[in-house]
Amino acid sequence: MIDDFSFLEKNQKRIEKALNKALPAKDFSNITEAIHYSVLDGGKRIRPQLIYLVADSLNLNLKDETIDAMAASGELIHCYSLIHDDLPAMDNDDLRRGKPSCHIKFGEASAILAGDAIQPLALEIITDIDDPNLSAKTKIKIISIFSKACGPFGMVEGQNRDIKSENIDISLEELDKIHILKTGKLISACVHATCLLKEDLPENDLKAFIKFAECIGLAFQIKDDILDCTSSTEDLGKPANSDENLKKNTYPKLIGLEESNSRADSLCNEAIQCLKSLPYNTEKLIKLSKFIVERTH
Ligand code: GRG
Repeated sequence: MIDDFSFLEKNQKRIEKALNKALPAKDFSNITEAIHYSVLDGGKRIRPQLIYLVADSLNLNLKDETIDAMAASGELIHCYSLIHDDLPAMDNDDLRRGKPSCHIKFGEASAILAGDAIQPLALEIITDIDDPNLSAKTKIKIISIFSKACGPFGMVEGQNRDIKSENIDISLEELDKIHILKTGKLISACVHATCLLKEDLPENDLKAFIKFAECIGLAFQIKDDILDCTSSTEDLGKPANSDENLKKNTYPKLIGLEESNSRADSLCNEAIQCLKSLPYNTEKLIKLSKFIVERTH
């Protein structure tokens, strides 16, 4: 029987709507235009998918708008990081999500400002959630988790190490560390923050969800590295072989393609075992996990 992935499409429509609602009016300025351009119509929306599916499995007694706000917040932080990642001072990529990168279309200063505006917007959305079943204390915890994920001990340090390791040989352990910080922390934060919406979630269940997120976050990055050197620019919507061109350390470079694939598979299996240990319906999260390592772009 062919697996039914229609829930992914349903969530995809839901996140597009939530993002549209969360963004400032497009015609306010060139910056708001750049924000709309970079956030809407593109991307796999993996982080919102995780948020919707974890929320789904926990059967939360909250408004749909609350989950939409969480999903929009996680995706906005990601979009912010992509805009800055593409800048000349960072990876200097001209193409993102199948179209010219934000700085190519709007200029460097506008791209920096668009990214700068998106980050506080992501946190403002959480602050503004109006749901009688969500306490102010939980909202603060969620904001703290998202802030830490992108701060100096999270995504920023991952990016810093990634840039500093261009052109030099590093160990597999250091490569893991870079990606745990650069990609994994935000993915884990999306899952962790969603778990906090269930205020009586047992500690062991929270730990299993976080372990799931850590495993799938690293599997996702290994697959990203594999696709960079095996897929086309057209399929990826961003320049293929950009890692090699920037002399980046990648999993295929350090351990080879075959070993990279098998590592992604075993991390995915570990993630699925965590999900299976939980007393909730995690079927859809299991399907998303498989999609993450089997995707072709
Ligand atoms: C503090 C937010 C923040 C940023 C400053 C620029 C930077 C530091 C960090 C960059 C981190 C980064 C870009 C990580 C993501 C790497 C990655 C795997 C990107 C691709 O994600 P996908 O495949 O992209 O989910 P789509 O387009 O599908 O959303």
